[in-house]
Amino acid sequence: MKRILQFPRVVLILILAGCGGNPKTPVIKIGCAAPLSGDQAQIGLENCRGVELAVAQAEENGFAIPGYRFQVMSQDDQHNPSQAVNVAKKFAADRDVMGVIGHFNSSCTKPASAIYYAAGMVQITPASTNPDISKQGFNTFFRVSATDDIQGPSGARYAASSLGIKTVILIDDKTTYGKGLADEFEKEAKKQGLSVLTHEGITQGDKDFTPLLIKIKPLNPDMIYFGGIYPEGALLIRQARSLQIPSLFMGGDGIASPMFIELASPEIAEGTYATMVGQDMKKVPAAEKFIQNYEAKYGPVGLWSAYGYDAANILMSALTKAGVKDRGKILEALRSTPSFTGITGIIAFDEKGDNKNQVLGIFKVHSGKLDYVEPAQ
Ligand code: ABU
Repeated sequence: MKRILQFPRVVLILILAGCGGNPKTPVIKIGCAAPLSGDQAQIGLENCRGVELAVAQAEENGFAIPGYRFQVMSQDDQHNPSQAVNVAKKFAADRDVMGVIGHFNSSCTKPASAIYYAAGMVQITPASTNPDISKQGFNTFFRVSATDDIQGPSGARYAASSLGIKTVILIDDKTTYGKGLADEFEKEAKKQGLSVLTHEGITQGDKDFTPLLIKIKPLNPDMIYFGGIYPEGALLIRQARSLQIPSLFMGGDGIASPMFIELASPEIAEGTYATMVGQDMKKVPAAEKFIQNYEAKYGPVGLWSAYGYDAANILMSALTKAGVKDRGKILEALRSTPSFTGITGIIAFDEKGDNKNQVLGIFKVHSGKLDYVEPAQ
């Protein structure tokens, strides 16, 4: 299979699976929606590559609907909510699309979820962690990742108990994810007795945070906690260090990426803490083969790749169970599946579509790598 999804703004990826590779066989399309271009492309690509790998292995994993072949159809939402809605409408209008893995960003997943609900099609997000998304009453929504009402507080408890932090400044990127996560951290931080010196906002895409950092420098916090994604996270820590702000830096799964280290530089990123959904995949025996296959095809596996892979396998297992190309029947099949054993663990959906098995880990940048420290409590 050729390497795919490596071009900016690639929009349509066709993977032949099941039913051999006969291009004349009728298709069932599996959507993948994520930022595939721009500054968050790395995390989007690692998600959709996980989906792509799962679909390429459909036959060997026993997933099929007789008479059809599975295709991946990947769409770039550019981490832009309006574009995400356009993408969702495109998927909904395509009668061959039987479900969507996505989106990555909570700010995209949330508005897109209304479109999938109206179309009666399954949406499984591998990565959007904002807890409000699943509170909208959409029975078409599912998520395999943990949620920020667990992630934020676990970061705050780790900061207080294990790192001995007493004072913190919160900065978020004002997105559904970033603000939601920082707010959850803040609530628990206060319960833990931390002094929250200020809570500030930045704008995604901005490049110069020095005015904000100059303003907060005199507060001399033990820690700066960032709710946001790695492009802004990396700039924040770089600019903080340029201003001789020595505060410990911590964030959530949005900065738990090798791209954070690359953009900040390994020296500057050293010692940064991040919570991340899941565990140390490299130590999970069930993930060994997946990592080998992934790396043979694409290079180093991303922290999110396994979530795209599991989400696609869950969808294909529902397709197989339904046995017909019918969105409603596929949704029914997924809703009636008690649990699914994936490489990220046992995934069992509650009535809101959230994974009951919420696993989070603490990671730390050490010698240019993101090392797993321990399970987050
Ligand atoms: N949870 C990682 C960042 C994606 C999002 O929830 O927006």
